[in-house]
Amino acid sequence: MSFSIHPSVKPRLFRLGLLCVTMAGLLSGALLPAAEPGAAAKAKPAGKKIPVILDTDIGDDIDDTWALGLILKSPEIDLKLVVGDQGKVEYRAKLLAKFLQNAGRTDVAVGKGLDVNAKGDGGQAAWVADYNLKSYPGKVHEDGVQAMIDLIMKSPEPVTLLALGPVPNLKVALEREPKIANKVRVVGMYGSVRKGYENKPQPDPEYNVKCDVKACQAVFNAPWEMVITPLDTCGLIRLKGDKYAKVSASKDPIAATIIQNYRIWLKANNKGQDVPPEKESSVLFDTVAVYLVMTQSLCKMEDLKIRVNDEGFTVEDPQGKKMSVATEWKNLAAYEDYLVERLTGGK
Ligand SMILES: [Ca+2]
Repeated sequence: MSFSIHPSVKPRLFRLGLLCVTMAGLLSGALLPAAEPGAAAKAKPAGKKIPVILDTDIGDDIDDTWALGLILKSPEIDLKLVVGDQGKVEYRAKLLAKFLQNAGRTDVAVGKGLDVNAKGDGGQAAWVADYNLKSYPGKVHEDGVQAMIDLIMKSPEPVTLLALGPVPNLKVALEREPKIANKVRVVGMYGSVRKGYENKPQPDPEYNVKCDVKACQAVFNAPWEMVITPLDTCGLIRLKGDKYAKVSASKDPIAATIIQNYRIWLKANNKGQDVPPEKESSVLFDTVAVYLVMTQSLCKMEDLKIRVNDEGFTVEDPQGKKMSVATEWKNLAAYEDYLVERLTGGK
Protein backbone atom coordinates (compact mmCIF):
# COMPACT_ATOMS: atom_id res chain seq x y z
CA MET A 1 0.00 0.00 0.00
CA SER A 2 1.56 3.24 -1.07
CA PHE A 3 -1.30 5.65 -0.58
CA SER A 4 -1.22 8.60 1.77
CA ILE A 5 -2.95 7.93 5.03
CA HIS A 6 -4.05 9.79 8.08
CA PRO A 7 -1.33 9.93 10.75
CA SER A 8 -3.59 8.31 13.31
CA VAL A 9 -3.92 5.11 11.32
CA LYS A 10 -0.35 4.90 10.09
CA PRO A 11 0.95 2.72 12.89
CA ARG A 12 -1.51 0.04 11.89
CA LEU A 13 -1.64 0.45 8.13
CA PHE A 14 2.08 0.44 7.59
CA ARG A 15 2.13 -3.06 8.88
CA LEU A 16 -0.64 -4.47 6.76
CA GLY A 17 1.55 -6.04 4.10
CA LEU A 18 3.69 -8.11 6.39
CA LEU A 19 0.69 -9.07 8.46
CA CYS A 20 -0.94 -10.51 5.33
CA VAL A 21 1.97 -12.88 4.99
CA THR A 22 1.84 -13.74 8.67
CA MET A 23 -1.87 -14.41 8.53
CA ALA A 24 -1.51 -16.59 5.46
CA GLY A 25 0.89 -18.75 7.41
CA LEU A 26 -1.36 -18.95 10.42
CA LEU A 27 -4.46 -19.69 8.40
CA SER A 28 -2.77 -22.51 6.56
CA GLY A 29 -3.72 -24.48 9.62
CA ALA A 30 -0.32 -25.70 10.68
CA LEU A 31 -0.48 -23.82 13.96
CA LEU A 32 -4.17 -24.05 14.66
CA PRO A 33 -6.78 -26.66 15.41
CA ALA A 34 -9.57 -27.05 12.88
CA ALA A 35 -12.24 -24.37 12.79
CA GLU A 36 -15.59 -25.12 14.31
CA PRO A 37 -17.93 -22.97 12.23
CA GLY A 38 -21.01 -21.96 14.07
CA ALA A 39 -20.09 -23.40 17.43
CA ALA A 40 -18.87 -20.16 18.93
CA ALA A 41 -21.60 -18.01 17.45
CA LYS A 42 -24.25 -20.24 18.98
CA ALA A 43 -22.67 -20.27 22.41
CA LYS A 44 -24.56 -17.47 24.10
CA PRO A 45 -24.46 -16.92 27.83
CA ALA A 46 -27.78 -17.44 29.50
CA GLY A 47 -29.46 -14.80 31.58
CA LYS A 48 -29.58 -11.05 31.55
CA LYS A 49 -28.07 -8.82 28.94
CA ILE A 50 -24.80 -7.09 29.75
CA PRO A 51 -25.16 -3.30 30.16
CA VAL A 52 -22.42 -1.63 28.09
CA ILE A 53 -21.09 1.88 27.54
CA LEU A 54 -18.89 2.22 24.45
CA ASP A 55 -15.97 4.67 24.48
CA THR A 56 -14.45 4.80 20.98
CA ASP A 57 -12.20 6.71 18.61
CA ILE A 58 -14.45 5.72 15.70
CA GLY A 59 -13.52 7.52 12.50
CA ASP A 60 -9.76 7.07 12.60
CA ASP A 61 -8.94 3.44 11.90
CA ILE A 62 -11.96 1.61 10.48
CA ASP A 63 -12.00 -1.25 13.00
CA ASP A 64 -14.17 0.66 15.48
CA THR A 65 -16.89 0.73 12.83
CA TRP A 66 -16.72 -3.06 12.49
CA ALA A 67 -16.76 -3.33 16.29
CA LEU A 68 -19.88 -1.17 16.56
CA GLY A 69 -21.55 -3.44 14.02
CA LEU A 70 -20.62 -6.50 16.07
CA ILE A 71 -22.03 -4.91 19.22
CA LEU A 72 -25.33 -4.18 17.50
CA LYS A 73 -25.51 -7.75 16.17
CA SER A 74 -24.89 -9.27 19.60
CA PRO A 75 -28.08 -9.90 21.60
CA GLU A 76 -26.05 -10.49 24.78
CA ILE A 77 -25.20 -6.78 24.89
CA ASP A 78 -27.51 -4.04 26.14
CA LEU A 79 -25.83 -0.98 24.63
CA LYS A 80 -26.75 2.04 26.74
CA LEU A 81 -24.49 4.87 25.57
CA VAL A 82 -21.79 5.48 22.96
CA VAL A 83 -19.21 8.24 23.41
CA GLY A 84 -16.50 9.43 21.05
CA ASP A 85 -13.03 9.70 22.57
CA GLN A 86 -9.72 11.27 21.50
CA GLY A 87 -11.21 14.55 20.21
CA LYS A 88 -12.76 15.11 16.74
CA VAL A 89 -15.94 15.64 18.72
CA GLU A 90 -18.59 16.44 16.12
CA TYR A 91 -17.22 14.02 13.54
CA ARG A 92 -17.23 11.04 15.89
CA ALA A 93 -20.67 11.90 17.30
CA LYS A 94 -22.09 12.09 13.77
CA LEU A 95 -20.60 8.73 12.80
CA LEU A 96 -22.04 7.09 15.91
CA ALA A 97 -25.47 8.69 15.51
CA LYS A 98 -25.83 7.92 11.80
CA PHE A 99 -24.70 4.32 12.28
CA LEU A 100 -27.19 3.80 15.13
CA GLN A 101 -29.95 5.47 13.12
CA ASN A 102 -29.28 3.25 10.08
CA ALA A 103 -29.38 0.22 12.37
CA GLY A 104 -32.71 1.25 13.89
CA ARG A 105 -31.10 1.68 17.32
CA THR A 106 -31.88 5.26 18.25
CA ASP A 107 -32.74 3.99 21.72
CA VAL A 108 -28.98 4.24 22.31
CA ALA A 109 -27.77 7.63 23.57
CA VAL A 110 -24.82 9.36 21.88
CA GLY A 111 -22.33 11.39 23.91
CA LYS A 112 -19.83 13.95 22.69
CA GLY A 113 -16.35 13.30 24.04
CA LEU A 114 -13.84 15.80 25.35
CA ASP A 115 -12.42 18.26 22.83
CA VAL A 116 -8.84 17.16 23.39
CA ASN A 117 -5.97 15.73 21.36
CA ALA A 118 -7.25 15.23 17.80
CA LYS A 119 -9.13 17.89 15.79
CA GLY A 120 -11.20 17.93 12.62
CA ASP A 121 -12.39 14.76 10.97
CA GLY A 122 -11.00 11.65 9.30
CA GLY A 123 -11.35 9.02 6.62
CA GLN A 124 -15.10 8.50 6.96
CA ALA A 125 -15.98 12.21 6.67
CA ALA A 126 -17.74 11.72 3.34
CA TRP A 127 -20.25 9.37 4.99
CA VAL A 128 -21.45 12.05 7.40
CA ALA A 129 -20.92 15.13 5.23
CA ASP A 130 -24.66 15.76 4.97
CA TYR A 131 -25.66 14.33 8.34
CA ASN A 132 -27.12 16.76 10.87
CA LEU A 133 -26.58 15.59 14.44
CA LYS A 134 -29.72 17.47 15.45
CA SER A 135 -31.73 15.07 13.30
CA TYR A 136 -30.79 12.11 15.50
CA PRO A 137 -34.07 10.94 17.07
CA GLY A 138 -32.36 9.65 20.21
CA LYS A 139 -30.60 11.50 23.00
CA VAL A 140 -27.37 13.40 22.29
CA HIS A 141 -25.38 14.41 25.38
CA GLU A 142 -23.19 17.49 24.95
CA ASP A 143 -21.06 16.24 27.85
CA GLY A 144 -20.56 12.58 27.08
CA VAL A 145 -18.16 12.08 29.98
CA GLN A 146 -20.74 13.27 32.49
CA ALA A 147 -23.41 11.12 30.83
CA MET A 148 -21.09 8.16 31.31
CA ILE A 149 -20.56 8.96 35.00
CA ASP A 150 -24.28 9.51 35.63
CA LEU A 151 -25.25 6.27 33.93
CA ILE A 152 -22.69 4.27 35.90
CA MET A 153 -23.58 5.81 39.25
CA LYS A 154 -27.32 5.36 38.74
CA SER A 155 -27.08 1.81 37.41
CA PRO A 156 -28.40 -0.83 39.82
CA GLU A 157 -25.83 -3.29 38.46
CA PRO A 158 -22.20 -3.08 37.37
CA VAL A 159 -21.66 -1.65 33.90
CA THR A 160 -19.14 -2.82 31.31
CA LEU A 161 -17.14 0.04 29.87
CA LEU A 162 -15.96 -1.10 26.45
CA ALA A 163 -12.94 1.02 25.53
CA LEU A 164 -11.66 0.95 21.95
CA GLY A 165 -9.34 3.92 21.67
CA PRO A 166 -7.09 6.32 23.54
CA VAL A 167 -8.77 7.24 26.83
CA PRO A 168 -8.69 10.96 27.71
CA ASN A 169 -12.43 10.70 28.45
CA LEU A 170 -11.90 7.95 31.00
CA LYS A 171 -9.08 9.79 32.77
CA VAL A 172 -11.34 12.80 33.30
CA ALA A 173 -14.29 10.61 34.31
CA LEU A 174 -12.12 9.07 37.06
CA GLU A 175 -11.02 12.53 38.23
CA ARG A 176 -14.60 13.82 38.39
CA GLU A 177 -16.03 10.74 40.12
CA PRO A 178 -13.53 8.17 41.41
CA LYS A 179 -16.40 6.01 42.72
CA ILE A 180 -17.17 4.85 39.18
CA ALA A 181 -14.23 2.46 39.52
CA ASN A 182 -16.25 0.39 42.00
CA LYS A 183 -19.12 -0.09 39.59
CA VAL A 184 -17.38 -0.77 36.32
CA ARG A 185 -15.61 -3.56 34.49
CA VAL A 186 -13.36 -2.20 31.73
CA VAL A 187 -12.94 -4.36 28.64
CA GLY A 188 -10.60 -2.85 26.09
CA MET A 189 -8.19 -3.10 23.20
CA TYR A 190 -4.88 -2.09 24.74
CA GLY A 191 -1.24 -2.80 24.65
CA SER A 192 1.26 -5.29 23.38
CA VAL A 193 2.48 -7.78 25.94
CA ARG A 194 4.61 -10.44 24.24
CA LYS A 195 3.94 -9.73 20.57
CA GLY A 196 3.99 -6.52 18.57
CA TYR A 197 2.38 -5.42 15.34
CA GLU A 198 2.57 -8.08 12.60
CA ASN A 199 2.76 -10.78 15.28
CA LYS A 200 6.44 -10.02 15.66
CA PRO A 201 8.15 -11.31 18.80
CA GLN A 202 8.99 -7.88 20.24
CA PRO A 203 6.20 -5.79 21.85
CA ASP A 204 5.41 -2.33 20.46
CA PRO A 205 4.07 0.81 22.08
CA GLU A 206 0.50 0.19 20.95
CA TYR A 207 -1.45 3.05 19.38
CA ASN A 208 -4.26 3.38 21.97
CA VAL A 209 -1.69 3.53 24.75
CA LYS A 210 0.96 5.75 23.22
CA CYS A 211 -1.50 8.39 21.92
CA ASP A 212 -2.18 9.45 25.49
CA VAL A 213 0.12 7.60 27.86
CA LYS A 214 -0.89 9.57 30.95
CA ALA A 215 -4.57 8.86 30.37
CA CYS A 216 -3.84 5.18 29.86
CA GLN A 217 -1.76 5.06 33.06
CA ALA A 218 -4.69 6.59 34.97
CA VAL A 219 -7.06 3.97 33.58
CA PHE A 220 -4.64 1.12 34.32
CA ASN A 221 -4.09 2.40 37.87
CA ALA A 222 -7.79 2.66 38.76
CA PRO A 223 -9.18 -0.10 41.00
CA TRP A 224 -11.67 -1.46 38.49
CA GLU A 225 -11.69 -4.92 37.00
CA MET A 226 -9.99 -5.00 33.60
CA VAL A 227 -9.96 -7.38 30.65
CA ILE A 228 -7.81 -6.54 27.64
CA THR A 229 -6.95 -7.83 24.22
CA PRO A 230 -3.44 -6.65 23.34
CA LEU A 231 -1.87 -6.91 19.87
CA ASP A 232 -0.93 -10.47 20.84
CA THR A 233 -4.50 -11.49 19.95
CA CYS A 234 -6.36 -8.56 18.36
CA GLY A 235 -3.53 -7.80 15.94
CA LEU A 236 -4.16 -11.06 14.10
CA ILE A 237 -7.71 -10.45 12.94
CA ARG A 238 -8.18 -9.90 9.25
CA LEU A 239 -11.01 -11.35 7.16
CA LYS A 240 -9.85 -12.64 3.79
CA GLY A 241 -11.11 -14.80 0.94
CA ASP A 242 -14.54 -16.33 1.38
CA LYS A 243 -14.89 -14.88 4.86
CA TYR A 244 -14.47 -11.32 3.66
CA ALA A 245 -16.57 -11.99 0.56
CA LYS A 246 -19.49 -13.15 2.70
CA VAL A 247 -19.54 -9.88 4.63
CA SER A 248 -19.01 -7.68 1.58
CA ALA A 249 -21.87 -9.40 -0.29
CA SER A 250 -24.24 -9.40 2.67
CA LYS A 251 -27.58 -7.63 2.37
CA ASP A 252 -27.73 -7.22 6.13
CA PRO A 253 -28.08 -3.47 6.78
CA ILE A 254 -25.37 -3.42 9.45
CA ALA A 255 -22.89 -5.40 7.35
CA ALA A 256 -23.71 -3.16 4.37
CA THR A 257 -23.10 -0.02 6.45
CA ILE A 258 -19.73 -1.37 7.56
CA ILE A 259 -18.64 -2.16 4.01
CA GLN A 260 -19.89 1.21 2.73
CA ASN A 261 -17.77 2.94 5.36
CA TYR A 262 -14.78 0.70 4.66
CA ARG A 263 -14.84 1.70 0.98
CA ILE A 264 -15.17 5.40 1.82
CA TRP A 265 -12.27 5.06 4.25
CA LEU A 266 -10.08 3.25 1.70
CA LYS A 267 -10.81 5.92 -0.90
CA ALA A 268 -10.03 8.74 1.56
CA ASN A 269 -6.75 7.06 2.43
CA ASN A 270 -5.96 6.91 -1.28
CA LYS A 271 -6.20 10.70 -1.71
CA GLY A 272 -9.77 10.42 -2.96
CA GLN A 273 -8.91 8.15 -5.87
CA ASP A 274 -10.91 4.99 -6.40
CA VAL A 275 -9.19 1.85 -5.27
CA PRO A 276 -9.50 -1.65 -6.76
CA PRO A 277 -12.31 -3.74 -5.30
CA GLU A 278 -11.15 -4.77 -1.89
CA LYS A 279 -10.58 -8.46 -1.21
CA GLU A 280 -9.99 -8.39 2.51
CA SER A 281 -10.55 -6.31 5.61
CA SER A 282 -7.94 -4.27 7.39
CA VAL A 283 -6.91 -5.57 10.80
CA LEU A 284 -10.04 -5.67 12.97
CA PHE A 285 -8.38 -5.09 16.34
CA ASP A 286 -11.39 -3.68 18.20
CA THR A 287 -13.78 -6.50 17.36
CA VAL A 288 -11.88 -8.76 19.78
CA ALA A 289 -12.65 -6.49 22.74
CA VAL A 290 -16.36 -6.72 21.86
CA TYR A 291 -16.04 -10.51 21.85
CA LEU A 292 -14.39 -10.48 25.29
CA VAL A 293 -17.36 -8.60 26.74
CA MET A 294 -19.54 -11.62 26.00
CA THR A 295 -17.31 -14.68 26.21
CA GLN A 296 -13.62 -15.52 26.23
CA SER A 297 -13.74 -19.19 25.26
CA LEU A 298 -11.71 -18.95 22.05
CA CYS A 299 -8.82 -17.12 23.75
CA LYS A 300 -6.21 -18.16 26.23
CA MET A 301 -6.77 -15.77 29.13
CA GLU A 302 -4.01 -15.08 31.68
CA ASP A 303 -4.08 -13.03 34.86
CA LEU A 304 -1.08 -10.73 34.46
CA LYS A 305 0.20 -7.68 36.32
CA ILE A 306 0.60 -4.96 33.70
CA ARG A 307 2.14 -1.51 33.97
CA VAL A 308 2.07 1.23 31.33
CA ASN A 309 5.53 2.78 31.18
CA ASP A 310 6.24 6.33 30.06
CA GLU A 311 7.22 5.16 26.58
CA GLY A 312 3.80 3.58 26.04
CA PHE A 313 4.80 -0.05 26.47
CA THR A 314 2.58 -2.37 28.50
CA VAL A 315 5.06 -4.38 30.55
CA GLU A 316 4.61 -7.27 32.95
CA ASP A 317 5.62 -5.99 36.38
CA PRO A 318 4.95 -7.32 39.92
CA GLN A 319 3.92 -3.76 40.83
CA GLY A 320 1.51 -3.51 37.88
CA LYS A 321 -2.25 -3.85 37.86
CA LYS A 322 -3.64 -7.36 37.83
CA MET A 323 -5.89 -7.89 34.85
CA SER A 324 -7.18 -10.62 32.60
CA VAL A 325 -5.26 -10.63 29.31
CA ALA A 326 -6.07 -12.46 26.08
CA THR A 327 -2.54 -13.56 25.29
CA GLU A 328 -3.15 -16.18 22.57
CA TRP A 329 -5.87 -17.65 20.41
CA LYS A 330 -7.05 -21.15 21.10
CA ASN A 331 -8.82 -21.09 17.75
CA LEU A 332 -8.34 -18.03 15.57
CA ALA A 333 -10.23 -19.45 12.58
CA ALA A 334 -13.27 -20.10 14.76
CA TYR A 335 -13.22 -16.47 15.89
CA GLU A 336 -13.19 -15.29 12.28
CA ASP A 337 -16.17 -17.55 11.57
CA TYR A 338 -17.92 -16.16 14.63
CA LEU A 339 -17.35 -12.62 13.42
CA VAL A 340 -18.64 -13.34 9.93
CA GLU A 341 -21.70 -15.18 11.23
CA ARG A 342 -22.53 -12.43 13.66
CA LEU A 343 -22.19 -9.62 11.11
CA THR A 344 -24.14 -11.34 8.36
CA GLY A 345 -26.68 -13.41 10.30
CA GLY A 346 -29.95 -12.57 12.00
CA LYS A 347 -30.04 -11.64 15.66
CA1 LIG B 1 -10.23 2.15 18.00
